Amino acid sequence: MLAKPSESCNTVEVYGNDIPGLLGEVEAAETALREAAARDTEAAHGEAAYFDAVIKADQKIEPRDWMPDSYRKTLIRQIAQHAHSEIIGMQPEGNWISRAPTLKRKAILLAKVQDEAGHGLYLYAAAETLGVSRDELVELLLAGRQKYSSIFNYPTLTWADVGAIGWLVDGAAIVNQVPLCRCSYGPYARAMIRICKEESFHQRQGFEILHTLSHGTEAQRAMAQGAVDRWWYPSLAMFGPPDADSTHSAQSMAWKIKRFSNDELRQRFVDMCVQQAGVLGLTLPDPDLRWNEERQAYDYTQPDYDELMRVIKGDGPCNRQRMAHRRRSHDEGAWVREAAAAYAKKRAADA
Ligand code: BYC
Repeated sequence: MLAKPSESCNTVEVYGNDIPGLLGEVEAAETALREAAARDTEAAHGEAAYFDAVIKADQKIEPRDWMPDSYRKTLIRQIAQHAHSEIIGMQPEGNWISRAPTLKRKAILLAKVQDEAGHGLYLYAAAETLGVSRDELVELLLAGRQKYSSIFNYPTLTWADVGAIGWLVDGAAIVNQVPLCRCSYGPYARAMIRICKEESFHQRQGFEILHTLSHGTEAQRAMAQGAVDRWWYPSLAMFGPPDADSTHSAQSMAWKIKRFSNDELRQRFVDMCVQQAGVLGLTLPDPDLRWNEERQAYDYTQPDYDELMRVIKGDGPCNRQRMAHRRRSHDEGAWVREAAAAYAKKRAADA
């Protein structure tokens, strides 16, 4: 039996004749550790090389593939923020379901708001493939530790706002999200394909509402113009801070999560809207909007990015109201979650 070194200063006395054997064991253990470390490093290099090759070849990373921790974290952040946006985004329009002008309009709006709930669910499911649970993400939102899109912190004051959300907000969402169908992470890219198809319907229904109003009475036309005036700049701000101030763009583009920068997408959106506004017979509220022959794009006034930062930090017109409503709905839905879990448990036990 070996004594601990601290119990004696005399090594020979303590270890006696076991010293050569002990040294051999230590040496063997060290060699085994070194070999294991070398194997791990080689495997990690292999995995990292595979990850890099997949990104370079424009193929998809799948949930069981090795990925850098920061890639995983970035995806969880973006997909969760996107999912929360879809769920909180139900509120401004949900506000008008009972007040939509006709039964048909109510039915269409109800279906649209339900679609947004569905988008939230696909996205939470995509995030779960990265090793987080939907419950954890919802808790982070409710604790104010994850964000949702700034746009949903603005109020819907008239029926025309529902049209402006469909045309501008869903329009901006499409411009931003179509490139995400080619995102390097498979489950997110696949979720985006279906979401984009549905967003296209949403954009058309918003355009149709505004078209009807802008070709109606003078009061209806004024209501449509008022809504476009209020939603234009917040919609431009949805694309995020300008490229120079965007924390994540460079890395996310290198990983092919984002395919275009915030400013590139914002420009595309402006160019698309100018022509559509012409068809609507409405004016975009920017006196400096004009075609730039050299750039082959429209020059336009940037949104107020200080306002964007204030809204992101929780100080927009409706932030408090949106979060209070979400927390209340979450609490009121507790019995549904409990019942669903109890039912699932019973079915598992029966099986
Ligand atoms: N609002 O480095 P950056 C919808 C944050 S749903 C709030 O450029 P990134 C719809 C950003 O998170 C619409 N926060 O970031 C639903 C970052 O903060 P953290 C939602 C914003 O990620 C219902 C910081 O600012 N769409 O369309 O490279 C009805 C620096 O920004 C915003 C998506 O989520 C903002 N607007 O680029 C109708 C699409 N902008 O996280 C319609 C997926 C920036 O470091 N997401 N921030 O604390 C994306 O494409 C990108 O995440 C963004 C931002 C372009 C939004």
